[in-house]
Amino acid sequence: MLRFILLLALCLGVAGNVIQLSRSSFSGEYGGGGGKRFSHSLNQLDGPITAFRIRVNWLFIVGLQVRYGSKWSDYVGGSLGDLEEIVLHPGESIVQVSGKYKLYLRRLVFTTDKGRSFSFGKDTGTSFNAAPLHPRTVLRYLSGRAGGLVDALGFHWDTYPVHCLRCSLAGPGLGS
Ligand code: MMA
Repeated sequence: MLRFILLLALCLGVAGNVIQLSRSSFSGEYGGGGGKRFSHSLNQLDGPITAFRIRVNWLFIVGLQVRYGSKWSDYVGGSLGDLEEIVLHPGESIVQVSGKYKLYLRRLVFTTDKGRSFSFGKDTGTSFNAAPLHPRTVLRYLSGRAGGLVDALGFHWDTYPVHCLRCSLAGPGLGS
């Protein structure tokens, strides 16, 4: 019986495109081809994104660091300019990122599901607008290229982590 139900479900899925298990999507990569590739794919196991540090100078997004649960990622980028920090409210998530780039990243605007937005950098260059493909999914991690500056960024969207095995219990915004 179970086999029959599974087979039926599979057929319906293939025929009618009914079953969509994947909730993840990707936007990008926005920016230039310089710098060295980095990815926070493992950091997402530390929990949801809870804070950002963005370094900006008068022209560029110079560097960045992202907190997953209570653990900061490695810093990528250079050391010029000012480091700015934003901390999300418990349970708050990024649901849109827009910005500008030329050869390097120049502007970033993060929008949250609580209606807040945070902008960094200068308003010049080619525009991009990144948002998740699937409803009720949020920004889970970043990847991109960086050297003396942040050359490019890509945005990985998925469901908010409910069960978080590697998350610290004392971590902010985790609920349990
Ligand atoms: C370095 C090097 C380049 C990169 C820039 C900006 C100064 O050069 O890594 O490949 O494009 O930094 O990040």
